[in-house]
This record gives sequence, C-alpha cells and structure tokens, in this order.
Amino acid sequence: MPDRFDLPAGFRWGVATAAYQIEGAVKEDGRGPSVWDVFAARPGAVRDGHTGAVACDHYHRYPEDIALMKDLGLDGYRFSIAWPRVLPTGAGAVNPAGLAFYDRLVDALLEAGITPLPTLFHWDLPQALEDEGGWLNRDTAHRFADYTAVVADRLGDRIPAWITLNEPFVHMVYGYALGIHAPGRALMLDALPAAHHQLLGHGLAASLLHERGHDVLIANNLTPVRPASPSPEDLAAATAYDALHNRLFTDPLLLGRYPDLSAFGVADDLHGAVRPGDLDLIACSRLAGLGVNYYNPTRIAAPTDPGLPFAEAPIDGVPRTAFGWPVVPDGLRELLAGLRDRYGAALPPITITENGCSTTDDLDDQARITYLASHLDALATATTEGIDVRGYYTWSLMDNFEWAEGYHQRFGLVHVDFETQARTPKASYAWYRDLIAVHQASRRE
Ligand code: GBH
Repeated sequence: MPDRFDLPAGFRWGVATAAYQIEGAVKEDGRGPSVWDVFAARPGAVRDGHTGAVACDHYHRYPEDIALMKDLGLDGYRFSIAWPRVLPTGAGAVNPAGLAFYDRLVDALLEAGITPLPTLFHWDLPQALEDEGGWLNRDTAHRFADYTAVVADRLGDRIPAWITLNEPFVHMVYGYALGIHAPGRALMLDALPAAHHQLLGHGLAASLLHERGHDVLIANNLTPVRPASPSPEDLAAATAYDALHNRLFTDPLLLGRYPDLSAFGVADDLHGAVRPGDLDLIACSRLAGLGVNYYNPTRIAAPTDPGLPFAEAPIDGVPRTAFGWPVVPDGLRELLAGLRDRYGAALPPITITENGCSTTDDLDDQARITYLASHLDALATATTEGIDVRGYYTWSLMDNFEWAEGYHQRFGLVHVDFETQARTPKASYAWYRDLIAVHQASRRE
C-alpha cells in the first residue's frame, strides 16, 4: 500500500470526533440533558447499558487530547458543540460556563496550530426540545438558528468554516424512523418531517453564518447504491433507496428541490412539512463545501415485504470491519464520481468529513492502516478524475462512545482504556502522523 497519495497541493489533514461520544461531564457546569442522556438510560437501548456520562472525559482531558493532535501534525480538527451545554433547555438562557468550554478548546487548538472545524449538531438535541417534538417540530429549526447565532457570536472571530448538521439521514432514520438511536422513536416514514426540519435548520443557520462572513458545510453520510442485479425490479429498488439515503439530503441543497419519493408513496411536500419559500432558503444556503462521511457502499434488491420499496442485500466476498461493515475502498471513488455526474457544476468542493473503521482492541491495528490507506488511494484516484477534494478527516481521533454499541466498537487512532482513561497511540496513529508529515513536506517544496 502506498504511503504517499497523489492528492492536491493544499489538501488538509484532520481527525473527527463528536461531543456526546467523547466529552462526558454530562452534568457539569450547567449542561442540560440531551436526548442521548435520556435514551442511553433506557434499559436495552445501548449495548450493556453503556452511556456517554463519562466517555473519554475529554471535557477535562482536552489539553492532553490536543497534545496528541499536535503530535499528529493535523491541519484541522472536526469536533461538535453540545447544544445542551450552550443552551441547557435548547432555547432561552445561555449557559456561560458551557460556552466557555468551547472557547478554551478553540484557543488551545489554535495555539497548537490546528484549525477548528466545529459541527453545530451531532445528534445531541436538548431534551427540552425533544419534549416539544424534537425535529418533528418545525420550531426546532428556528431554535437551531438561534443557537447557531449564540455560538457564532462567541467563537466566530476564530472559526473560518462551520458544519451545520452531521448525517441528517442517520439522525432521521435511526432516531425517528427505527428508534435505534435517540430519541428512540419508531415512526417509519412518518419520520420524514424530521428530514425537512433539519434541512430548514441548516438553511436558517447557514444564512446567518453567511451574513457574518463564514463558510458553511454540511456533513452527509452518503453511500453508492448498487442494485443487487440488473433486473428492472432491483434497479427500481436501488433508485428508490438512493433517493431516500443520498438525494433527500443533497438535492434540496444543490438543486433546490426534493427527489421523487413516489416509490414510498410520499409526495414532495414530505407529509406537509414543506412550506412555500423553504426550498429557496435551503438552496440559497450555498455551500462552501459538501462534507462526505463515507463508510461503505449499499447493495439493494427488490422488496421482500410490502411497506418499503427496497430490501438491503449483503455485500459478499469482501473483508469486514470489527463492526461487520463491508470494506469497499473503491466505493468512495464510485460515490464521488456519481456526485459529479449527478450535480455537475452545482457540486461544491468535497471534504471527507469522516472515514474510518472499528477494529479489535489491539494496539497493532494493521486493519485500520489498510482501511485508511486503501480509501486514501481511492480518494486520490477520484481527484485525478477531476473531482475537487479539499481534505480528509478520519473517524476518529480516539476510541469513544459508539452510540447504540456503547464502548464495544473502537474507531480510534488512539486507544482509550475506559477504566483508567489512559490514552495509548495505536500503530495507525504513527502511520497517519508520518503520512501527514510527508504530504506537508511536499507542500513546502
Ligand atoms: C457516523 O455514522 C457518525 O457520524 C459517528 O458519530 C459514528 O461514530 C461513526 O460514523 C461510526 O459509526 O450495515 O454494514 O451497511 C455512521 C453511519 C450507518 C455508517 C450505518 C455505516 C451501515 C453499515 N453509519 N452504516 S452496513
């Protein structure tokens, strides 16, 4: 596997994390409860009853974590801001101590020469807003914009670019359609207004960030959709799935309209959620970049039971991560080529805002090195095919709270002992550090 990839000159190297997965300190300094605190406390919701109450204790240990990032030589760090730390009830009174944490974090990152790339929402909605309907309630979009203004006023002098939402598809499907993530609602297609309200929140937040002169991105989890066979039934199912997973959260931003969801029996007002003017607002939040979180492709076949117009089919004959996810590096190139073909000139520059894998509890994580190297190779190929990719943020800096899997899946370059909180760099950490150094040296030539 090459240790140097043919990537553009200004390419940016980073790592990614999210607040609830690393911070802990959920009751400290006035933080309010989030949907994840409440969900994780439900018996059976998270494997072995794990919660994010302590996680990596990053809230207290952030100087040590930034030192690890500095030694990696990172250009950028993608982290998320916990809305319930800033506004404990989601709206109304600001919690100065919560804001102060991010203020310290940003200063320490800049001190270490690392550009902060904050995500404003990575699934930890203040529970008080969930009690009012969460993302099913249109009002949440406006509360998100208010929260964004508070954060931008405080940190904006040091933040060049913001990510509004992380993976609105996963949040809608896992959180509101299937109930396997917080807030644990299983509404199936009735969850669709949560898609529109998240995008509306993005649009409202983006316009006020633009007014303040900031760049705005969104981090979408996208997957190349492969039909299980060339049969018309499998092709139709793949088209329907692609609309739901990929296009629902990207077409409105880049094309100003929702994709055709008629295969789901859904009209393009998404169960009445879309009001006049909404799509203009969402589309005019012109993106400085599209964040892409890539893990694996998806194989889709004709439905086996009524209800939904598709069925997922296994991808066989490829390696799997410790999580059981198929490893298909070329899927990343395939995905980016598909985006270019679909959106053409409307496609903004791409940043890979997440990519990585979980491995066994082993410091010699050769499987991670192989995963990252093969995906960077596919990414380099995509750039030579004319796709504008600006940076790569691997998921994740360190092992952390992996949502419904608790601490059972380890995605980190750095190992965390969740008893002692000891951090130990894995083999992949040294590999990534050396890779970044080689690229940065050639940048200066
Ligand atoms: C991201 O979600 C999140 O942003 C992050 O918080 C999380 O920790 C990280 O990734 C790792 O999970 O059934 O084999 O086809 C990733 C969302 C959803 C990606 C399920 C892969 C399907 C695997 N994922 N998905 S498979």
